[in-house]
Amino acid sequence: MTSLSTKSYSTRGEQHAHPLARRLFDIAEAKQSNLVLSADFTDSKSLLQAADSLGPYLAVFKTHVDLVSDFDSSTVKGLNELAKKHNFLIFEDRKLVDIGSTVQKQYHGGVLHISEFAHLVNLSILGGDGIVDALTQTVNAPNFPYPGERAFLILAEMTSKGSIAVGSYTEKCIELARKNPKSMLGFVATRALSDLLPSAGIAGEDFIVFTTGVNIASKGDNLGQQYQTPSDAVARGADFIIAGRGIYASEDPTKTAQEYRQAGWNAYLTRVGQST
Ligand code: 5BU
Repeated sequence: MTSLSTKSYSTRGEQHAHPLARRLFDIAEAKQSNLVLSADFTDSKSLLQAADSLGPYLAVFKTHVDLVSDFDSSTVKGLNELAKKHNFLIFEDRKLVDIGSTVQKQYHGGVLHISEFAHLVNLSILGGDGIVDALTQTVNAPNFPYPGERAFLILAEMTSKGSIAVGSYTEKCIELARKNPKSMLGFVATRALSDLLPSAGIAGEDFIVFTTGVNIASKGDNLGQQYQTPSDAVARGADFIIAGRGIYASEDPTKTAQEYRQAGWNAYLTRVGQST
């Protein structure tokens, strides 16, 4: 189902065919969190410190490791250790977009070693189906070292003003996800996308919606970012809410992360009809 889900995370986890989705829903239930931190730090120390101090409140830690000026194998090691310590997944917001052969090398190998630490990576289908086929092949290859532990999110919409990731582009994202449920876990989108899916969906499908641009205190920035609150995002279909500056640039990031976690969780309980 790609329409707005009113099922609990535990039910979705029990019913989901993908082991990584089951793990993600388990984490959400265990930590009572649907919060993702957008950890846009520019040095390893700050990145790892944020993962350690805010990790207890997060379901997922979202990175842009190409922002990290001293990124190396110790950053990868640190991220992996902290993901285990605090039981969160890592999502590299790399927005892979190239031809199939190139993205395979960017994802599994290369200077960023994305497959070694990122449970989830997002991609854009601007170049057509090849990227989806290529990455699906990579994670399903017999010698891939993390079977069942890696998957992708399709960038179906963007939060920035004037985004052209709309309409037939977004519909094509859904079509490709439906063809590849063993590797495409869901979407980065601002809402449930149910208007593009008037049909009931295919039996058993359950794509997960991650929503960026979440902020309690601001409506946007002066570079085109547009925000919605945690409760609005979840009410519109976000399964996981992603917040960056709203948390890490606040006066007390630990306290703010807890507030965002609570706001996201309460909105989820309301959506699934459980009391808060
Ligand atoms: P912010 O500090 O909460 O504005 O950070 C937003 C993060 O989400 C940042 O890492 C962006 O690259 C990312 N992002 C986004 O803002 N909008 C989108 O549509 C997508 C990603 Br996809």
